[in-house]
Amino acid sequence: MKRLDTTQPDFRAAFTRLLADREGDTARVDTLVAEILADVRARGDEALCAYTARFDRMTVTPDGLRVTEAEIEAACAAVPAPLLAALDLAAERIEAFHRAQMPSDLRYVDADGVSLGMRWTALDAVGLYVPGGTAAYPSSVLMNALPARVAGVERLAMCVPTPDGVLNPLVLAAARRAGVSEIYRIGGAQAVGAMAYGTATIRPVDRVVGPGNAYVAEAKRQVFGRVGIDSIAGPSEVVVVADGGNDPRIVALDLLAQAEHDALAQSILITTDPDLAERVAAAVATELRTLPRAAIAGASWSGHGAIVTVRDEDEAAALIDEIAPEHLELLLADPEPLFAKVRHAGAVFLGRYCAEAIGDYVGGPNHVLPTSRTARFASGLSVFDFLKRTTFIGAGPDALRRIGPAAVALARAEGLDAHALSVSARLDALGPDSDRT
Ligand code: HSO
Ligand code: ZN
Repeated sequence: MKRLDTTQPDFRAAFTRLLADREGDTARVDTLVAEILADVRARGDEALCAYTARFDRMTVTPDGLRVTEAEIEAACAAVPAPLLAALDLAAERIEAFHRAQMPSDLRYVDADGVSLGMRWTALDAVGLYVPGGTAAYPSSVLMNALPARVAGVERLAMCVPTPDGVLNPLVLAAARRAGVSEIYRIGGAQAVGAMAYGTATIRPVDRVVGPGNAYVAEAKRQVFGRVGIDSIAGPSEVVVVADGGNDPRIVALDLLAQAEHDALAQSILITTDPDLAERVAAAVATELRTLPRAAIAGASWSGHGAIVTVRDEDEAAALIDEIAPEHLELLLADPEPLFAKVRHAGAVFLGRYCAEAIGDYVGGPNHVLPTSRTARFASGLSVFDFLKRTTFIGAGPDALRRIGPAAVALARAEGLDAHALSVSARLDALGPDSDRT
C-alpha cells in the first residue's frame, strides 16, 4: 500500500504512478483467437465439440451442447431456499431499477411544420457469456440478463463453460430467474464465435455481453462489427472517501471487498483525517490475517492499494475526477456536497451505511461498470445497451416548401444532382405556394 499526501512535494509524481496502467502483461492471444473463430465459422458445431473436449475435458455431441430443462430444474432444486429468496430479492430490485431507466420515444412538430422523432426498439437476440468455475458470479448473470429482458429482448442465449462437465447450480438458477432462454455448455473464444456467427445448433445473436478471460475479451474484440459487444472490463476499483466519524474496521473491509476480487484490483482511501488513515491501515492488516481470500486481497492491497490524505473536500473531488473510479463510496455524515462536485465515476455509494457490496448484489443499479479510468467517457451496463434508436422525419407540402430549397442548394454544392433533383422535382410538382407571395 502506498501513502500519499497532497501537501508533500512529491505528491504529483506518486499520484501519476498510482494511476499507471494495471493491466500487467496481457498474454498475446490474438492469433490463437483468430484461428478458433475461423474454425467455428468453418466447422460450426464440430469445432465447438472439439474445443470443449480439449479445453473443458468433456466429450459432447452437438445434441448435448444445450443444457436441458431437466438439468436446469435439478440445479434450481439443489439451491437452498434462502439463497433462492436472496436471488429473487436481487432480481426484483435490479428489474425495478432498469424498468425506471427505460427511455420514452420522442415525437414533435417543429416551427417549419416538419414532424420529427426518435423511436427506441429492442435488439432481437443477445448472447451472454458467463465464465466458468470460481469466476462465475450468479449476481453478474442477473446484472447482464435482466436489463436485456427489461429492454424487451426476446431471445437471450447464454454460454458457460462446464469444466469436466460440472454445472454451477446458482448460475443456472440465476439464468432461469433472469429469463435466459437458451443455455449452452461452451466457453472461451469458441463460445463468442458461436454466438456471433451461429452454428447449426446455436442461432446467431446481435450483441454479445458478459465478462471473461483474455481469450473471451479478444474474441469479443474480433467479432465486434459483425455483432455489438459491451465494454471490455479491466480489474475492478474502488475509491473510498471517509471522514473521522467512521469505524476504521468498516472502512478497511470496504477496501478489502474490492481487493479480494483480483490481485490487480485497486482500493484507494481518500481522507482529510490522518488519524483515520493510520487506523484504517492497521485494520486492513488485522483483517488480512483471517480473510479466506487474503492471498488475493493482500496482493492487491500491497501492490495497488493507497491511502491519500487531502486538505479538504475540493481536493478530494479533483482527485476523484482524475481517477474516474469504477466505484466511489462517500462514507461521510453528509455525502451530498461532495457528490455534487464529482463528475467522473461509474457508480456512487452515498453515506456510511451503503457498502459497495449492496450495489454488487441487491441495490438495483448495474454492477457492470466502466473500469480503468474509462468512467471519463463510459457508463455502466443499462437498458440502453439493449436498445437502439430509429429516427424519423415526416414532411408535407408546406414543410417541403420551407426547407427543401436549402437541401437543393447543398446537394448542388456537393455535386450530387440526383439528390438535388429528387427534392426540386417535388417542389416543381407542388407549384408555387398560393398562401405565400
Ligand atoms: N464488484 C464487482 C461485481 C461483483 N461483486 C460481483 C461481487 N460479485 C464489479 O463491479
Ligand atoms: Zn464486488
